[in-house]
Amino acid sequence: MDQAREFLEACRDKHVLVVPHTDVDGLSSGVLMLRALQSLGARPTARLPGKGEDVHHPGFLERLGASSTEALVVLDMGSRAEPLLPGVPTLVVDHHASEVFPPGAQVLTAYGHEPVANTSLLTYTLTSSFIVPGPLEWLAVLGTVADLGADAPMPFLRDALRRAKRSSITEAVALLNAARRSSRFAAPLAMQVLLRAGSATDIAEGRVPGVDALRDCRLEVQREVARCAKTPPRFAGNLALLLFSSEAQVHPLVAMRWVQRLPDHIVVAANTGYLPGRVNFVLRSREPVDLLALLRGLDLPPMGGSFAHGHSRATGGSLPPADFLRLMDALGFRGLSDRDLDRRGVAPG
Ligand SMILES: [Mn+2]
Repeated sequence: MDQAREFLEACRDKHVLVVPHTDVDGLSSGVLMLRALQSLGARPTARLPGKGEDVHHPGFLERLGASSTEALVVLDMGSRAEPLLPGVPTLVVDHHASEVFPPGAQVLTAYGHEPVANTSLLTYTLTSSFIVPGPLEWLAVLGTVADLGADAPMPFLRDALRRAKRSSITEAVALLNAARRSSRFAAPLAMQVLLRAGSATDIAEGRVPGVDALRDCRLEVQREVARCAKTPPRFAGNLALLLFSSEAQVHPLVAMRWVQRLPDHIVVAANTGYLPGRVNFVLRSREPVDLLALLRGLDLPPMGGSFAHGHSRATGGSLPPADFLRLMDALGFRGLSDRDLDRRGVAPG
């Protein structure tokens, strides 16, 4: 923590790129970090990964590298042992399970420290000596509730949740989360709304511009989840495959619904419409099955795309259709063809 504070103090007068994950925990961490760097006299700019990208995505790294920056702060993005911007001083703040980190980066992680604090809480603690903390506490609450729930065992949460108004926090989390799930991928709008708001109630009650569009995103996502969850499952042993096409990021939500309906099954929810040339999928199960071990234990040739990241209870990937078919075959779903993976966008089919 002390070294991370020194890193931020050394950013004074410098141009700093702040790169948060696009979920609520990431975005609220991003706003806290921007405020802290501004009050330290740095010149921070937020940069969000695009639809289907993370910080290690080559296209995103290329865009980051194109702007001459003197420091990089990466928030809530998980960690891999791959370089980010070589030669640029980098701070990673995170809580995802990882033993490996980008070479040369300084890392502040809550992983391994029970109860594991989410990134916005960690960032709030990190930056509290550089900001007037009270008025920004709701941002720490927002990320905590989004990632860990309103009953998370974090000592600060009960009182802070009362101060921020529990119902406003829940509503704001739902609206902000819908942004990145929408087919428009409105995460930048969610970030703008967070920057304009002075409280969760500002967002919940639509007192700042942009909330109307977030409500549209939520309606779209609800509609798409309802449509895609009507897909009839295919079965292979204790696995159930839901195969559908939506430009919205509904596959995790569809999987959650089907896990309730099929509590004894491992549910694979696969979306052929999320990204061109890709099948994005998640695995979920109500039983304590190590899903990561299941995927990694298959005898598969090297796969294009990303695959089997995440953790034992929630994993998935993003694969070219041919590789996805190989994976399904290995899991026991025989006879699927290219045509089953047609991209049909949001149109029902
Ligand atoms: Mn998080």
